[in-house]
Amino acid sequence: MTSLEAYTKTRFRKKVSDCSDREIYDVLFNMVKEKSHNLPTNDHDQQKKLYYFSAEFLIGKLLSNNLLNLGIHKQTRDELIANGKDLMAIESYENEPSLGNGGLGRLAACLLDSMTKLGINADGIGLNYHFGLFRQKFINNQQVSLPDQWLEGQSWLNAGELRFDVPFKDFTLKSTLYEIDILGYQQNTRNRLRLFDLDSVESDIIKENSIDFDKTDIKRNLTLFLYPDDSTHEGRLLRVYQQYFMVSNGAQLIIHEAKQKGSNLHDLMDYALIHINDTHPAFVIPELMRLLMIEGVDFSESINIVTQIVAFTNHTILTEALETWPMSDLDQVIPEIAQIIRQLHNYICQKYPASPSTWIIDDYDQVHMAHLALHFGYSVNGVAQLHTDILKNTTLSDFYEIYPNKFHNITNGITFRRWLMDINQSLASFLDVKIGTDWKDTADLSNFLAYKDEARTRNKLRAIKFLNKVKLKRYLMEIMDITIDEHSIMDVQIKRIHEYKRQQLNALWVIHKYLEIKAGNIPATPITVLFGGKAAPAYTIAQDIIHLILTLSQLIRLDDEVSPHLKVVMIENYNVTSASYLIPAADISEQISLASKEASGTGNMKLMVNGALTLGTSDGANVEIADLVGSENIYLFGKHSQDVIELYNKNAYHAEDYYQKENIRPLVDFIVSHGMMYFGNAERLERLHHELIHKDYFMTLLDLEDYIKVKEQMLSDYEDFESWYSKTIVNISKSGFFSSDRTVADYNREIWKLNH
Ligand code: 26V
Repeated sequence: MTSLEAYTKTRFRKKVSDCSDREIYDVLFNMVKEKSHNLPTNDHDQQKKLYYFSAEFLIGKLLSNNLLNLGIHKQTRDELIANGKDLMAIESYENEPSLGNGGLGRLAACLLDSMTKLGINADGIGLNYHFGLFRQKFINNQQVSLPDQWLEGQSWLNAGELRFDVPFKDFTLKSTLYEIDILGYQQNTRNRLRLFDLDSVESDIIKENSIDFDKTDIKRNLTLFLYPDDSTHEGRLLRVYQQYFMVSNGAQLIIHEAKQKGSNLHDLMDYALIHINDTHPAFVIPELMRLLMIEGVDFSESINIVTQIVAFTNHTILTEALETWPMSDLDQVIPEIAQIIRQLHNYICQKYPASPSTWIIDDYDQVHMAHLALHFGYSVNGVAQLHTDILKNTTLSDFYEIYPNKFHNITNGITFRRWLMDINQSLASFLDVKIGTDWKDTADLSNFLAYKDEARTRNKLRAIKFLNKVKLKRYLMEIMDITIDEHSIMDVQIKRIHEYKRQQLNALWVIHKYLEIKAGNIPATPITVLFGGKAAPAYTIAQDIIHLILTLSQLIRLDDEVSPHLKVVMIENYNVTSASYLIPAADISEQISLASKEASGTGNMKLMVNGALTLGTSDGANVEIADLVGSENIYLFGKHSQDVIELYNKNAYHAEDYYQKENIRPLVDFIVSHGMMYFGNAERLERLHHELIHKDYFMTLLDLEDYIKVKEQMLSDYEDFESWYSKTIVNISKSGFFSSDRTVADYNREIWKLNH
């Protein structure tokens, strides 16, 4: 009897071949969960632990991933195939935990995977949101946001044993703890993602089929939703409740575990490190001080301890995303913490009287969370070289002057287990044949470069890409009932919808192409432009951009002259699961943010490993991709970050000047043409049109001409398959640098210095 069959026989008294996919999911889930939980934690034999605090962990589905990490993926898949079953179909029964918004949350998940792979003793600390990021539906070419019930059915959560009291101004709440086992590739140990929750949370306070709920009923709503809407004051206060609840539990957990291992708290730095993923967990600084002072440590020693324990990653330079809180809000929710922050502010004012720009509380009585982390953490890092340079020279230059040694660059990475081995098994197996299997351990794909000019290798890559396009076609048929042409070139832009990421630039290119086809210039190969991404419900312009894309998509679909050659698809509810189908099928990776604005990007890395070529600006990690592959293997366009920064400083960009140009104006005006107005919503289209001409804060029109030129070059180069797939081979073989194992090794060498 085979291994899986032993389980199906016990559980359902059936052979594998007689079980439904649902039953097999059930058996596999229980088997993997048990095997994982039986592994010893890294904590067993390592004194010091890293606690990775993050408001988001976008872990995605876990079944295949855990099978891979346990080393039984291939064996299981083969057994299923022998019984006429398909693992991907079986995994469709798993709900995806969408406990994150985008890049920051997904990075946290990749880093946990790699920490465990490298045997580092590290737990993730976060919140167990009952509803993850909203589910996105399109109705009338607009985004509608629905609740995401990820906790229904089986979940990977285990009940933890610890409970802590968290004191707010008017009441104290007792937490409960859930834990998800995190496995490392071929490691026989585990770490944990520890998610705090409240027993009293109630989903019946949600207004029917919406993401709206009573924001004031903290006992019942605290962990109900990921990042509730912060467009209202109650919504913002709820975020303070959430953040403090997370860090107070985390800090109490740290003290509890350190004491159990024999710490007297004066030596806490020998037992714990805290890494904060952006500033959302930065209240851990005053909270840990508060707890240490209760235990008898004095104020200045508590500063000393905390400053040796906390390290901080910055993920953005957008001013609107750099967190500040009015002190009055903190007085209302967590007055003791507010008091400690005032003391820390006074301490900094005395220490650095000549640098008021670095003080904790500003003239408007707002606390700057990043300033707290910079003064009272021992390390700050950016997430790509360009981003770190901008932090040092511009955004945080006053801090860089005081603390040059605190600054590090740690370029982001992605786990190859999920983003290559799991989602693109055909490519992974082909790499095994060509360069052996060591890459699975080392992520070193450099030997693949030797095949750059080999016709058979290029043809095989082309065949794999085609197979992945067919898989994507089937998936889109299933989830959205739409059909795409598997013979078309797949042009993919998948990421949150934000003006700085410039989906509107891509949409303007679509308009250009539509008009070209109308004028009789038919592309050699049909083009499918795929968009995926959610927009914050309160972010009007982002909603307008979605509306533009969906309306364009409809207009083109219904135009018989154009539709055979150009198709625009916006994937509904883009998430980790749909990314797993889109990425292996992509030919063109759109990374077109305004230079200086995208801290790193990680989708760019996932697409590169899967053999797409980058069409991008010199921004974030695109710069490092270009350095690795050379200018002939990447399509860069647009103004450089220094020029952009200068335009901002001198207030010298005026969209109107570009709008006047004869090849730009018709494209922009098309947004409000009769055809668009016929299918679309006039208010949304007119607002976006007006925005592009009169404001265009992220300089779309500045780069439009160059974008069109370079994208056309790229499409024409695609027709030469030999040279296209040579470029693909170069990209794949240079992508090892973007393994998150390298990222974690860098963190450990430069910042954590844990020897294990
Ligand atoms: C800010 C806010 C403010 C309003 C409420 C919701 C919310 C949620 C998250 C954030 C911070 C976003 C920061 C972020 O996700 N940055 C991304 O981090 C990636 C991983 O380092 C990086 O690749 C992306 O370039 C960067 O945009």
